[in-house]
Amino acid sequence: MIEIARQTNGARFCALFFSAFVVMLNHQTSQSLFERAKRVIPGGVNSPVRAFKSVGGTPVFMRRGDGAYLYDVDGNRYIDYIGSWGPFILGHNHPKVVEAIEQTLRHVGTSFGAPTELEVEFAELITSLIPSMEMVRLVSSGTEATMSAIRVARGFTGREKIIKFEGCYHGHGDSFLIKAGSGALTLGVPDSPGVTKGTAQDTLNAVFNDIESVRKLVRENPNQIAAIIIEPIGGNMGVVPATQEFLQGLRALCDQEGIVLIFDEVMTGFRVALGGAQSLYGVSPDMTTIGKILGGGLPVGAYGGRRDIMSRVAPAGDIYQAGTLSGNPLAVSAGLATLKILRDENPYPDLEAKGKILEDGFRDNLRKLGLNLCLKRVGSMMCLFMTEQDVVDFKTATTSDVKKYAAYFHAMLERGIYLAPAQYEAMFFSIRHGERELEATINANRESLEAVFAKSAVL
Ligand code: KE4
Repeated sequence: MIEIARQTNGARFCALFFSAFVVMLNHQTSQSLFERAKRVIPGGVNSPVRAFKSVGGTPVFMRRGDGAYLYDVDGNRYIDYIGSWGPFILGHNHPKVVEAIEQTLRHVGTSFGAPTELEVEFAELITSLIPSMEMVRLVSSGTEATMSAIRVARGFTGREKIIKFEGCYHGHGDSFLIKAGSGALTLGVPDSPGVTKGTAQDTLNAVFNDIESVRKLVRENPNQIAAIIIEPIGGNMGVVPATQEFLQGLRALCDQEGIVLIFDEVMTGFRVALGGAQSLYGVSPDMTTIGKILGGGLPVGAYGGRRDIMSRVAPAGDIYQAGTLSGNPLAVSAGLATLKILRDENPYPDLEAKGKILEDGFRDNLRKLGLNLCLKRVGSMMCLFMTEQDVVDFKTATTSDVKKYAAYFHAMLERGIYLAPAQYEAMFFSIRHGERELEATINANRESLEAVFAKSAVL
C-alpha cells in the first residue's frame, strides 16, 4: 500500500484504497452467501447433501474449479474429491470438453426440441461402450433415468412392485425414497414424507449382498415383481461393492422369474471402467441407468437396455416418457467429448495406479496410528468408514461414527482437502489428481486422523 501511495498521487491512492475497501465490504463470504441463500432457497442449497447438515458448519461456496482444484469465495483452494458428485473424472475444465461446449454454443446452439445428428452419434457411442444397452433414451438427470427405467420395466412386465436395496440411492423419485441412501440417509429421511402409501407399498427393500433376502421377497410376492434395481457398486452408503456371486445370483433369479434386472450405473458408469461395473463383473443387466460422467458436467442422464424392452418406449411403443431438454446439443457435446476422451485415451490404468497410491497411503496411516478403520475402493471411487466393521451392506455401513466423520471432514477441509460432507458418500478423484495432490491428501489424512482420534501414534 505504501509503495502504491508513493507511486501515485494522494487523490488517486485514496480512490484506489476506497474502491478496495468497497470491494472488501461487498465481498460475499460463504457465510454471508449462505445467509442470503437461506432466505430464498430451502436450506440455502439446491441439493440437500451440499448443506453440511451432517458435518456441521457453513457450506463452502465455490468461485471456480480447475483441474483437480476448487477455489472458494473466501480465497481458499481445495483438492476436490467430490468432482460434482461424480461427473469430473477428467477434472474441471478439461480443454477438449470446454472446446466442444464452446463450439456447440457458437456454431450450433443450446437446444431445439428437435432431433439432431449429435444425439444420434452420442447414442451410438453409448451403446457401443455398454453393449447391454442395445437402445438408449437420453434424459437430463440420473433421477429421470431411474424413474423412467422402472416405469418401463413395470409397463413391459405388467407387474407393479420393485425391489431395491437398503442404502442404495437411485435419485429422488417417489418409488426410491424408501430406505434410501445418500442425502436421504445422511439427513435421516430415508423414508421421505410426501411419498404416498400407495407408492411405498410397491417398493420392497432387500439387503445388499444377501441373495436370500431377495429370494424371500420374490417368494412372498409371486409374479408381482417388475424389476430389481441395484447399484452394482454401492456408492450412496459409502463405497460398498456387491460380491460377484450376489450379482450372479440376482441375474439367475431374474431370468427364472421374468424380472427386469436394472443396474443403476449413474455413478459407476464410465467411472470404474469404460463399460461400467457390469463390465468388471461380467453380469449383463436387462436395463442400465447412467448419468454424471455421461454429461461431462452438464445435465445428462440416460436409460437403456434390451431392444425388446426399449421398443416399448414411446413413440415406438406405448410406455410414455418425455423431456424438453433431453438430448440437447450443448449437454450432449460435453458428454460426447468426455466419452471420446475416455475411449481414446483410456485413463483407467492410470486412475487405478493413483487409487492404489491413495489407498496404500491411507492404510499406512491407519496402521501407524493403530486404527483399524474400514476402507473400500473400486478404481477412482473410495470411502473411509469411521467403523472397524467390514462394511458389506447398509447395516454395517451405519455402524460408522458419523460424529467422528464430521470431525475428520473438517480437519481435512482445514488442510485443503474437500471431501463429501457426509459419511455415506464416495470420494472421487480424476486424471488431474497428480503425485503432488495425492501426497498432500495422504499427509492431510494422517494429520486429520491423528487430530480426530488423538491416539498416540504407533510409530
Ligand atoms: P441425479 O438425479 O442427482 O442426477 O442422480 C440421482 C442418482 C441416481 N443413481 C445413483 C446411483 C446416484 O448416485 C444418484 C445421485 N447421487 C448423489 C450423490 N450420492 C447426487 C448428489 C446429490 O444428491 O446432490
